[in-house]
Amino acid sequence: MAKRNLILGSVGLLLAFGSYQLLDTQMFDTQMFDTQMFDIEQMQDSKACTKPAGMAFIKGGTFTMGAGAVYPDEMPAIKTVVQDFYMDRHEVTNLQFSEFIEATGYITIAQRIPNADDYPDIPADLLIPGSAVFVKLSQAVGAATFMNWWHFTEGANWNNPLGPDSNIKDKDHYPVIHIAYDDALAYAKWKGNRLPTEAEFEFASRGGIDGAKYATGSSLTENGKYIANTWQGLFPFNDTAEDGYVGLAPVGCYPQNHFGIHDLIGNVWEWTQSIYYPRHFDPNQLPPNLPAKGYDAKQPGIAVGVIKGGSYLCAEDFCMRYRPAARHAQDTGLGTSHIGFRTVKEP
Ligand SMILES: [Ca+2]
Ligand SMILES: [Ca+2]
Repeated sequence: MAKRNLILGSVGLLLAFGSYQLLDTQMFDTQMFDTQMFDIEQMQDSKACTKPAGMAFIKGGTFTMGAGAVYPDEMPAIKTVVQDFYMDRHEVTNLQFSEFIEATGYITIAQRIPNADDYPDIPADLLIPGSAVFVKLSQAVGAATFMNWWHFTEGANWNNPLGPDSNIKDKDHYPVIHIAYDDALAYAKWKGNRLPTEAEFEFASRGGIDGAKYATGSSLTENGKYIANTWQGLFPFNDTAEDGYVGLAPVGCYPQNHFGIHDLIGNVWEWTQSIYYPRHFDPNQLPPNLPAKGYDAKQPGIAVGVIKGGSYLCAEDFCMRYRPAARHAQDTGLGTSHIGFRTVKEP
């Protein structure tokens, strides 16, 4: 238990959510949790989902990055230009990632012993391979235990998403998770591609609807149906799954956007190549001395990148990050059970 506290308490907070509260010594009281890890099984037959192959061409243009801002770091809204690019039609799947692992022998960050230089506050014997796994709470908790739905789980990684006793059997078409920044980068390079910039991701997720709050315009639903896999109900206790899925969904289960791309909003958060700062900057007016590894006040000193799109854990009462403008700081060395990625390439 101490290991979890120290590791998550140090890199912590970062767990890709809306909360800005720090973890405390009361966290990870297991009596507060369900006895089983969060169920990542789908509720619908995945045969109903499409498996769109390849990449979609996105004609570049000018758009307003940050329009529809809800959280301070989404501001100010700035006119932004992106060039033409191709983007994967769906999140990288377990099957695709396993092909990469098989071809290269790559070992993901979650499978390695963390570098002590990256986490100077953590004693060496507590630097263990693993990742953060979401665990649904079974009852209300007080402020002292806020944010304790994340477990640092020894042995959790892309191939063992809930820990050593779990696997991805029959999950070929689910998005790969527990992906740290370097993992995503390594896969993209192997494919001859790269990771999207934050601007490219936001431009793509807007689907050509510039200036809107949501990817479809004014709502997370279209014709009464959810356009993305998020969380309905009171977070983190009760996901009513009005969108059809509790937990992860296979890729392509929600409608493609106007560019022919699925799940840019929701399902898993996705890495961009962009460094995180807690606001947007005009690229022609960058302040001097910006920290090269990014900056997030909740985890100062930790290298942070931008993740986009929100996940199956984003709920209206807690984390309205299922919007194109939404962004979050993420420790580049930590994947979690709701972070994946996709790639882009030049025309
Ligand atoms: Ca859902
Ligand atoms: Ca996504």
